[in-house]
Amino acid sequence: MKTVITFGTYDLFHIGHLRILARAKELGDRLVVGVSTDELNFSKKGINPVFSLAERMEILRAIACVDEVFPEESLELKGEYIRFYKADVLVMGDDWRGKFDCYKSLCEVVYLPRTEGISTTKIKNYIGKMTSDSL
Ligand code: C2G
Repeated sequence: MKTVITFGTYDLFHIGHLRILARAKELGDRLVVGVSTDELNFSKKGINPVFSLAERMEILRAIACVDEVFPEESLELKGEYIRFYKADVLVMGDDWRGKFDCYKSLCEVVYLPRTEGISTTKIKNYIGKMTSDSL
């Protein structure tokens, strides 16, 4: 049984999120996903996610390739999470390339290419623009 672990906020869940999860699952048998808490997200990005942690976790649990979901409380706890879930592979999008190489002593670390042209920020900007155009 090969376990893959990955982390993210997954706010306004979109096709880029789905594709990286599907590709992560292909690297093993069990996919465990750490979802940034609202507090962690605020400390990383200075804004709260649109959807709460409970909602984001509920969406992830319903994704067919996801086997287990847990709250990611801190970026610094990755080593603990890798050990706790006995992860063999850590997968991150290549926007994080190099940032988690320190975990190579615990498991394999793989950075997968992001899906081009889509992001939570783009969706927010697009909806914001459509809304202001129609005012
Ligand atoms: N992603 C992707 N393609 C996109 C957008 C996102 O492949 N177009 C990937 C990211 O690279 C990441 C995952 O989807 O691996 C989740 O993205 P975010 O929700 O933006 O995650 P982030 O806020 O970067 O949180 O501990 C690390 C963090 O919790 C990562």
